[in-house]
Amino acid sequence: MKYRTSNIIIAELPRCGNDLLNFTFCILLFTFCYVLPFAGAATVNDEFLPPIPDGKMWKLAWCDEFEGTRIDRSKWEIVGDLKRRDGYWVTEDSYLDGNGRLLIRTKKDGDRYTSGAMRTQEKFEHKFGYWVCRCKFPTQEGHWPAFWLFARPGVEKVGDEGRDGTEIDIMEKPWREDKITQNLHWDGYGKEHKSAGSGQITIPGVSEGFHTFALHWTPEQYVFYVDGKVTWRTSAGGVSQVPQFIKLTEEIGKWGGDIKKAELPDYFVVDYVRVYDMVDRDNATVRKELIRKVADFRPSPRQLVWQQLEFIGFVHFGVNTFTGREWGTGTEDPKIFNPEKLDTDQWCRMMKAAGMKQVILTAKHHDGFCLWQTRYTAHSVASSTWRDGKGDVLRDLVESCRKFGLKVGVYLSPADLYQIENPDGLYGNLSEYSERTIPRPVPGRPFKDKRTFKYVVDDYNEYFMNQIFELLTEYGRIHEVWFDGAHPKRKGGQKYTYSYWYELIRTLQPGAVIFGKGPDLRWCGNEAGRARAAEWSVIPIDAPPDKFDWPDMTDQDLGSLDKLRETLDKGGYLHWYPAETDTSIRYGWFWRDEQQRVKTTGQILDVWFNCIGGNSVFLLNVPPNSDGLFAERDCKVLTEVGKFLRETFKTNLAAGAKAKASAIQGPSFKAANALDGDTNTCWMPPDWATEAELTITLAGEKTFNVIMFQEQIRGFGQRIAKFAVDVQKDGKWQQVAEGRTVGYKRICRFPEITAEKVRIRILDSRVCPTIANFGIFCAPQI
Ligand code: FUL
Repeated sequence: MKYRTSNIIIAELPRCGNDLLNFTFCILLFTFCYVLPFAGAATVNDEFLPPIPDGKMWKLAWCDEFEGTRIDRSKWEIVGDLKRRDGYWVTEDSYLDGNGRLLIRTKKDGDRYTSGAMRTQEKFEHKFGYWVCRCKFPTQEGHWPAFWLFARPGVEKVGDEGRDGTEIDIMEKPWREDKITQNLHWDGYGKEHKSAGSGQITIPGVSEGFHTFALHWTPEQYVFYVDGKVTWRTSAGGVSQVPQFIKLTEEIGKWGGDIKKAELPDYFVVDYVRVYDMVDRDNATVRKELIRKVADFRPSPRQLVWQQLEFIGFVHFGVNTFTGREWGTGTEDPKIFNPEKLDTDQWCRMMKAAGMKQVILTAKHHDGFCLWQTRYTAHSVASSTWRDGKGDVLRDLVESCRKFGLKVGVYLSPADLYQIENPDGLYGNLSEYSERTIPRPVPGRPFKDKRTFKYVVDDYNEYFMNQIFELLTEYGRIHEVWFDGAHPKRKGGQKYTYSYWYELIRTLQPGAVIFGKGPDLRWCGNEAGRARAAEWSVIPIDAPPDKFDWPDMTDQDLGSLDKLRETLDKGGYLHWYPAETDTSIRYGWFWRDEQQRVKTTGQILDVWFNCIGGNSVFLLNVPPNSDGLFAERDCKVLTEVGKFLRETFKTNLAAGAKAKASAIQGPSFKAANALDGDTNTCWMPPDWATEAELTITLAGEKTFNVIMFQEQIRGFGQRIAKFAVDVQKDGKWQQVAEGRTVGYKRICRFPEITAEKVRIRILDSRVCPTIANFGIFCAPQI
């Protein structure tokens, strides 16, 4: 991206060529100086900036990108009608091409050779920093393109070893071959003259195309760069401590080859000149940079689809349902699994009634018993008495889900006690890692999906991936794969080839999110269904996402700026990693008996509001009983929950309301966007308006006790860090709620109130807040 600045003029100063044998006279430039404002400087994209010490940063001090059709006279003086070498500098030979480039032309004008030159004397003079020019050389012989710095009038002074001014030739190229020189001249251009040079540096390819030539000038030394590589480093004759100006020139003469042979015109083309200063990174800058970086993170499309599900169901079912255990042993006899009245339609009807959008089944829990007709172990429904070993719980569930419009997820436990405990078990059997084909063919059980994959894995990982293949190719679309981090037992140092699992999942079900021990969804950190007061979706991780091992994250503070900075300072990374919050409707993940306590409707609703209204997805477990049915008490709660939610959200009392904001970031981000029902549009104040207000005037007085609002996370990430909600009562504002993060959704509940005006006060946000959606509701009594 190019960056445009203003101003420049020019003037003249004596200067001598760097040709050490051949001193000639140079020209005086007069300029006046202009240092452009820093605003926007960060948007310049340099191909290269030198390394920088801790606590410092590069800040653009001046540049010309040569946009437009006229040379900016507030930045440059165009040197004109002066004899130079065998030709003349004339003003009309320096011009812009209208495509972002400066052309310095060399031509034959009658008997005269002419060329262009420009300088920033008195317009931009500066000391130290990083000076860079991107340019392309003339193609013919006889040219001498150059990028110089001069001091005014320091180069002429004798006796201070160049500290009072040096002619710094960042680049000179009087040859068609791939050679350049870099030189310093000081103590005048007469008999006292001194100089030092890099000699001729050969840089393959430098005669063709664009290249960058740069000088990092510090108080102690000059470091010269070509295309980001150091070519010469010197403090010869001392280092200039006075401001210098820029000169871009093209000369023509016999030392650059035989000009008679040259076909003219020819051009020295300059893409940009930029000057950067090394400045201290003050705390405010560091903070802003961090905030920018964080606010750049967005949910992936699959994460966004998942987030919008809001309320999803979990079904813990298996041998434990028949033993009353929470964790099985792996030694259960599969025959005990016999849910005679199994009715997945009933599960789905109930889940749908509660308002859920997806169901995740424990296809295999830690005990290793598989609820589907797997080819890879007999420890499954195939060995049970249920439906004479012909049943397939996942198949039934998938069909019911389709009927009821629910999405499907699978829980597949990496921990596997059956594979640990049985003598032929594959878990931790110390097998070799070797190339295996996934899925392993099984006689008489062909796959419809004929794809195969090769992975170097051991027996258990092969087993696990064979099962992933079955689950993700034989049951239609799967939307979530749930990897539990829990392990009742381990054996043989068994490792999991997680990255292969993820790769296989991405290939087979690209829309599926991976939960837990995986890159898409984070476990909220407790089993009580408690989302944090500040549930941030951008989380620091200490390795790149493809190398990270996704441990359980249970700290209260995961995503504050301090936390993020702590990790980044140690070389860490950031990741969009939203929380899924799980709990069970019963005290226990599996159905045990009818003495087992079932949570009340109020308890479940509290979790619902806290979790969905707290930037999380709510995963509620409802364990079927040993008949294969949701028990009556569970069904009653689910029905009541659904009824309450439907009644609460059936009427948005903000319909017909008007919104007004303290500020907007242009017409595309007007306040009314928060009320248009489209979560892709949003209200947004200008950047760095970290405090802002949105006031909603309802279409008349309304009675309500719930307020919901959402950020536009798809386009702008998660930003709000602190807010309060007020309502206007008898002309006076009264606070009814406050909170920290918003993210995908925030829902605030408070005692019923009647009012016409509601105000969201954003008290802190990253960059600036967004509000994509806003609603007001009146929830019934529970
Ligand atoms: C835990 C497991 O150990 C529990 O049995 C249950 O499946 C729960 C959802 O995750 O880590």
